[in-house]
This record gives sequence, C-alpha cells and structure tokens, in this order.
Amino acid sequence: MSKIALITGASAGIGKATAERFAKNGYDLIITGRRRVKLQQFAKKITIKYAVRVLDLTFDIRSFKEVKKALSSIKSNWKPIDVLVNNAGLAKGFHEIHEGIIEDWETMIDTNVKGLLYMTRLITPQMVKRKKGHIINIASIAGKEVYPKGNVYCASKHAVDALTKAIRLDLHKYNIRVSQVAPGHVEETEFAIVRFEGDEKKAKIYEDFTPVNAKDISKIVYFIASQPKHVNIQDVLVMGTQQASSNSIHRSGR
Ligand code: NDP
Ligand code: 8X3
Repeated sequence: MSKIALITGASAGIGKATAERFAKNGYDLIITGRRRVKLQQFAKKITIKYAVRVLDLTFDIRSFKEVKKALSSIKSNWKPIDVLVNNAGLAKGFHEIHEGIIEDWETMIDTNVKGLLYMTRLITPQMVKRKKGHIINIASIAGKEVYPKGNVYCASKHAVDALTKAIRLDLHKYNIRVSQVAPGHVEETEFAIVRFEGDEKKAKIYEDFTPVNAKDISKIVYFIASQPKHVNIQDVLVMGTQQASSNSIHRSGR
C-alpha cells in the first residue's frame, strides 16, 4: 500500500510543489487550503499525471472547528497518515510595530502558530498509537533571526522553530520524527503578493537576485522524508547563494 502524506497549504507555492514531489514518488496525498477550485484542479492534474490517489480538503486552518470537521471526514482508507507537512502560512503587512495592523497580527498568529498546532494535535494521536510518523514543519529564516518591520511574522516563525523542537522532545519516544525546513526568500510562491496585499510593485522582491524556489524546497522536504527510519534530519536552514541572512542579500542581478 502507498504511503500517505498530508500537506497543508497545497493550493500554491511550497506546499503545491511539495505535494507534486511526494506524488511523483508514489505517495497518496491529502492536500488542504481554502481555495477549493485551485485544490481540485491541482488534485485532478496530479491524480492523472502520477497515478496516485489525492483527497482535497477545503478549510480555514485558523478555525479549530473547521479543521476538526475536515479531518473527521477522512475515511479509514485514507489512514494512517505517514507524513504531515505543516506548510500553510503567511506574512501580512510590513510595518514598524507602532503602526502594525492588529487584524494582520491575528491572521499570522492564528495561521502560522495555532493552525500548525491544531493540525499537529489532531494528527499525532494516530502516529503515537502506531509508533510511526513524520512531521515536517515549514519554518523560516524569520524564525531564526528578526528583521525590521518583520516583528509579528518573525515572532510567529520563532514560535514554529520552538514548536518543532518541543514537539520532537514530546514525540521522539514514540518513534515519531519531527523536522523542519527554514528557508530564506523563496520564489514561485504567492508569499510576497500576499504580504503586500496584491501590490505587485512592492511584491517585486526577487528581481535582482536569484533566491531558492518552491521546487528547491520541495526536494529538501522529500529528502528529509525519505531517509532511513533511524535518521531524523532535524533542521535545514536554506537560502539562495546570494542570500546570507534576512537582510544580507547580494542584489547584483540574476
Ligand atoms: P503561498 O502564499 O504561495 O502559499 C501559502 C499556502 O498556505 C497556500 O496554499 C494557502 O492556501 C495556505 N494558507 C494560507 N492561509 C491559510 C488558511 N487560513 N487556511 C488554510 N490554508 C491557508 O506561500 P509559500 O508557499 O511561500 O508559504 C508556505 C510556507 O512557507 C509558509 O508557512 C511561509 O511562512 C513559509 N515560508 C515562505 C517563504 C517565502 O519566501 N516564500 C520563506 C520561508 C518560509 P489558500 O490561500 O488556498 O488558503
Ligand atoms: C519568508 C522569508 O525573509 O520574507 O519567511 O521572512 S522572509
């Protein structure tokens, strides 16, 4: 029987590329996001292309009620879940703290921290029971260092970094692997356009250097998942060659 990976935020960017990578390697997939049509079209494409089963679940990860309802609807032939990729997340706004928008703060904390916790809380009991499973969190360089105007997004990703370590401490005795990938800037995603509320001019942050892209990250996520079962890659910090830290980017052209 094929292994099953559940990937949150698979309607775009890193989650979508990761879902495709797992499908290419024979995994059946449960993919989630809020945009039903995008998820359904993508599910159809990969089902045909890779001859794997794909279940798409539409819900807002910020609502525990919605997460619980969606996960409860998963039939027994879609269990157990071998790999959970906690990817759904976003940055909203880019303001100094005294001008921050409260609604944006709540969106980031509810999505990046509480959403990851809801998924983890609901999926891990079956992993603990089986003494098997792998959780891979998509963290960020913003969870390792802070940068001006990054305040709440950075705090939310520092929380992800802390949770990756804390969840591993709790679950390693049940033979569950807990890993994270912490990228710098990643293109082929909607990240910048979401952060800058659709302002395409402001979202042009990748034009004068070559960052890593969503496919690069998907390869790393799959590499982590495909190690022998006694190997757990705990943390991968990854950036484009021209990026050394959040704000040290050699913008000398692509
Ligand atoms: P995208 O905007 O391309 O993708 C984000 C995904 O998250 C979408 O599928 C979106 O689906 C989903 N999502 C967002 N909010 C919710 C919600 N409330 N409920 C359910 N799903 C949600 O961005 P990326 O691919 O770049 O982001 C993926 C992860 O990578 C995030 O955690 C981000 O913080 C992290 N990251 C990104 C970097 C970058 O530079 N791009 C760098 C480092 C980390 P939908 O809109 O359909 O709900
Ligand atoms: C996304 C990378 O540097 O924009 O997490 O915070 S950054």
